[in-house]
Amino acid sequence: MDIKAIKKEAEKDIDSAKNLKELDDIFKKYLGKKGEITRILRSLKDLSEKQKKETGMLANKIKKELEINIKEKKYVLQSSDWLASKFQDIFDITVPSKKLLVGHLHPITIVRRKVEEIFQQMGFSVVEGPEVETEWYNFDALNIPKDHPARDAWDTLWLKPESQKLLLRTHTSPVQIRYMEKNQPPLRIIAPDRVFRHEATDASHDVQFYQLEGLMIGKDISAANFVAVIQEFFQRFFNKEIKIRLRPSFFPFTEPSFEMDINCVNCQGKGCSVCKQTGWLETLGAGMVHPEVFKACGYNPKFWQGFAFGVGLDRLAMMKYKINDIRLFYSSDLRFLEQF
Ligand code: FA5
Repeated sequence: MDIKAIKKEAEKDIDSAKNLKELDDIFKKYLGKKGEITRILRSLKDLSEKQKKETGMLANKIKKELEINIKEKKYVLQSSDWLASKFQDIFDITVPSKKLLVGHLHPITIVRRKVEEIFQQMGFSVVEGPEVETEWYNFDALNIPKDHPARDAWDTLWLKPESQKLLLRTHTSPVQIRYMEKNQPPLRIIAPDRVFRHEATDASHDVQFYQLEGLMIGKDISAANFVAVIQEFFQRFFNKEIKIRLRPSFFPFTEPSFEMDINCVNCQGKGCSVCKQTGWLETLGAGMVHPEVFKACGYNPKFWQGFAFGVGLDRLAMMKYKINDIRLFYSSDLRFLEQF
């Protein structure tokens, strides 16, 4: 066999060697005392000067290459032998590995991000405030003075010691005050954040939930601007035509105040169990910012006007995904969470 064919065959053998014993045999077959390459090198002396030089150079080159190949293969076999011997009693290294469980976003986070994206496209900035609030920001600056019956509307979790008058914020409206104190109009902000209430829970009420506060202030911002912005928001959020209606309401920090309903996204306003056969879903509270609120933030109410609104993000998520119990969001039940 010619020397190049021997090389090819040797490489094939090295490749298919399954253990160190087989590799050792291959070494002997080609490079051992009676090996095929060794035999060629020994027979050089019988060749002419010219052939001696050519064949000698080629045989030595192939010898070195095969030595390297064998050495590399030895490392590979040694390390897998080592792994197998070390762990064979503990586990079977040939079993395919388990798939890692990968987490995903919570439905409230998905909704929150979507809402932020829509409002940002309409020129609103996203701002935040603290979850532990003072009485001033949660109530007084919002025109809800101490001992005013309106405070009862927000079942408050007060923090100890009571003398400090710290509380878990009951709504995101204090974020408006904090922002207006530090910034001058015109402005457009939203504050999507967590709030807390000392309430009995049921299918649509929880003790912690998320609200989205919106605020737009300028020289001549009117309720008509509110209707335009909020209708556009709902249409983009639900990806369908949405009708809205306003009903008179009361919030100490807005005047006039209104509740806003949207036509039921489940039955398109025809009447179903979701909307209690009314065709409408109560969605948010809103109104024109009260002059007393402007004064508390250092704005002149003669120059500035605008609207504010507050909507439950959990309730938006419930409408979007047709979820019938708000408590599912906080139950950590994977059967529920894995659907998103
Ligand atoms: C407020 O909290 C006002 N700050 C909203 C507002 C802002 C009005 C700016 C005017 C101007 P209300 O208490 O109605 O309002 O709550 C607003 C929304 O939060 C409700 O429409 C509802 O979607 C949601 N919400 C209220 N209580 C709960 C609760 N316990 N669990 C889940 N969502 C709730």
